[in-house]
Amino acid sequence: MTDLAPDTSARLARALRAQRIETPSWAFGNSGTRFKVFAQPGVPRTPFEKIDDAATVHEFTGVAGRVAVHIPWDRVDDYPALARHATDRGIAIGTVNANVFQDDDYKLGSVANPDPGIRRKAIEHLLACVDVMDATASGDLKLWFADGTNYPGQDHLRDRQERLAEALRQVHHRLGDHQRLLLEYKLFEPAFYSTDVPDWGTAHLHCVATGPRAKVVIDTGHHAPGTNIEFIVAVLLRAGRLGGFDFNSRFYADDDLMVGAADPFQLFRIMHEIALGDALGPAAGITFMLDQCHNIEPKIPAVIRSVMNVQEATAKALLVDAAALETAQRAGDVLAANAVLMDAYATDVRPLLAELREGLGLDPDPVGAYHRSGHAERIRDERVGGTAAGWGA
Ligand code: PSV
Ligand code: MN
Repeated sequence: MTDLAPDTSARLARALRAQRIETPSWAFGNSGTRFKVFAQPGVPRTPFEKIDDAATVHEFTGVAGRVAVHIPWDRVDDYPALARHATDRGIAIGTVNANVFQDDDYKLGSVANPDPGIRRKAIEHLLACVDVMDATASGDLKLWFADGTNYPGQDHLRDRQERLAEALRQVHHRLGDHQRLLLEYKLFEPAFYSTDVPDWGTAHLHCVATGPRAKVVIDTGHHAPGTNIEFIVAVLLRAGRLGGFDFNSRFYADDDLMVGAADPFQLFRIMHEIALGDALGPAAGITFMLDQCHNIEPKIPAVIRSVMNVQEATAKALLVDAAALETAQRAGDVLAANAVLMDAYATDVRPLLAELREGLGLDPDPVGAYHRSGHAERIRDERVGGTAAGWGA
């Protein structure tokens, strides 16, 4: 039992039960670094099997009812059939992630490429992704561009911005009323001198110029070390332009490790801004997605653990005593204000989450339950032959 006041408990339970965390299809495939991909047994061979794995995560957590797909990694002949497969397994297709970074044509960029023919090809792909959204009832198109340059003078920086703006305009124009475009920024990599969408400010400028359904997505691994990400959350929320997150952890660059593993306090601070902005529920339109690669750890339990990490950070954020915080802030009481946050962060919310899961008919220990279920052994025995899915395939 938890020793929270009953009304606090009830408020948290309501919010945490309603929370939705989206998993990425590519987290279930083999992945690695440019040095080595370590293959794991039981990895999905098809987009359908990736959806099965996402459904398994949902089965053990109860809050991961959407899976993001990446096109062409999840290309199938029949997208409505893929969506039906998801529904049959108790989940739905979430964000459609476009991929204009893996063709040889894109060496000098995609939508910002100096060659108009290559720009057209990239825009056609983005429009085809909206067709996939239509066919799968997906509401979000996520755009991350690897575009940029490696050397000073390589291309005209302002012209590249114009080309990018034109592509975004065309894609936004194609969206239905219920569909959104989420623009993801990243500081560097693969471009090393200039990146066309390197930061939230550039992404925000483009979204404002593009239209009302264009929003910024924050990938937590896409900043310079030491960046105050929760400040970005606050600013974008205030501007009504925060569309979602790609959650993961980093120690050095875009490490794509499990969210909440490297810096759980940062995740708490981000979720605190979300809670303060009343932006946790579906009405706020924030997509809470994972964007991770599990190179050395088993994938399904790693995704389950990641979902739990987001839940724990959220529960702690919801525990912040907003009234006490406001009083301390208005009084200029620096120490008291900070103590309000630290008290919430120091609370062990695991018993509360265990109770919540039991109330939903779930095992209170999702990772343990997964290991006990024999599922890992089953997929290892069943998924023999074929080509294991991998990041980039
Ligand atoms: C780019 O680094 C990124 O974060 C984008 O979201 C891609 O779509 C994703 O990684 C692929 O893992
Ligand atoms: Mn990402």
